Amino acid sequence: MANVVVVGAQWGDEGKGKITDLLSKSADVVVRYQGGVNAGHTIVVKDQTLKLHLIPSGILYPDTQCIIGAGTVVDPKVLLEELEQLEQLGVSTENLLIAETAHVTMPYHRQLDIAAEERRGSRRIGTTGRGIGPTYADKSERTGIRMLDLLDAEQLAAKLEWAIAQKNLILEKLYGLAPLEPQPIIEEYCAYGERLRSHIVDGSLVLDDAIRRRRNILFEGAQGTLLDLDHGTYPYVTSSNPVAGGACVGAGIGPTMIDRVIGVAKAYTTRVGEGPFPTELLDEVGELLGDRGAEFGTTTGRRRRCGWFDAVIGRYAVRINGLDCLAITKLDVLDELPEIKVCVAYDIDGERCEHFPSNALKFARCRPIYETLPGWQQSTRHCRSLDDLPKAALNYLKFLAEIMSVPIAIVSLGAERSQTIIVE
Ligand code: 2SA
Ligand code: MG
Repeated sequence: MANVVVVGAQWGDEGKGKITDLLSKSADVVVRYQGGVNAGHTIVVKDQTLKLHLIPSGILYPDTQCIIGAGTVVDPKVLLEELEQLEQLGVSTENLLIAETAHVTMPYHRQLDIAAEERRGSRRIGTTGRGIGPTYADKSERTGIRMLDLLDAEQLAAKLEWAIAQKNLILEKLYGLAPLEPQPIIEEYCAYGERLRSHIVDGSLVLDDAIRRRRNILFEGAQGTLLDLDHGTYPYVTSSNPVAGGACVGAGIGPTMIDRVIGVAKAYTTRVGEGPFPTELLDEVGELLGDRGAEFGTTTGRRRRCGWFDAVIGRYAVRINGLDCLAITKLDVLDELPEIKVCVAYDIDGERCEHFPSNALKFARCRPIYETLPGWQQSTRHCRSLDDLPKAALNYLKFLAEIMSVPIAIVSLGAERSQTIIVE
């Protein structure tokens, strides 16, 4: 196992949850390194369905340490709800640690996120409305509140009084919204600090100790490569760095400590929120993918846009993340299709382009150039090895691996743990 980063190779929702769950079994430590409560995965504990946004699913293993790293943004209210849900189910949460330097999403961040989206009108990003962008903006502007601030009532009061006064100017003058009363917020967030105190630590130091003791560490990316603030489809991105490089910054370790990077991609493509999507299908095939794939967001319940697999994006994910291998998920969703298309290049203003254009204006003009492969039109859900797969399904996987120059190490054919092929 060693130290592994799992990243989304598309626009998020690639099924990273299932892959990290598989890998968590052999991990001693699981680390979230970016994002906040805009992420979401569904887990089943004792026949109960749980939706977690911040806490890694590794928490279900009693000996696995879970760390919410410095690069994340923490909404303490949501975090406490998750902790309570787990405790009610008898899951110990002692192993959950939160980096003291992680930034805190405050109520005004959510308000500003929603107000800014409304104001953008047709130029809206389609955010999750969870305050992510405004929290990271305050971090960059150096006016953010960090987890450690919640532990010092005096410090928190001073910082929040100033911050709320600034935000009130924006809320009132720019958006015509009611100003916030600082005192109740100060009290509420101080109380959160007290309840979380035993979990708040120096995240980098804990990881360094784990590395020295040769523990296996799993770095769990949220969202996906194309949603990366620096390398994604800006401005239709999130405000953090989901790419593998983000793991070093967001966890507080050096790049030499990472042994392997696994990308996760669906056998087709989905995207939630606005922004260009060259292989999007607005026809009955797109609908079929959405229905068979149950493509609804875990956090907001929004229907995901669906389209064919985009190998140009796949190659880009291989490059930006330095992927060692890919996990392909939801192959079974394609089971009924008579033929399957793969985007192998783009047509940009009449010119063939093999590479993802970093220029967003160009990306918006990309037309997919497809190769069509035969479908298999039989169920793959029972397959447990490559040999079990219909020939056309195997050929589809081989085609993807070849065109992106990356080995496929895992194939997933359903939500169950058993519905997985580990390629030897
Ligand atoms: P934000 O809220 O500022 O991060 O939104 C900016 C863009 O990033 C997209 N985004 C996501 N896309 C897919 N999945 C995400 N997580 C949730 C999930 C989404 C949900 O796991 O299902 O439940 O709706 C996620 N988080 C952010 C977002 O759509 C914007 O395009
Ligand atoms: Mg998700």
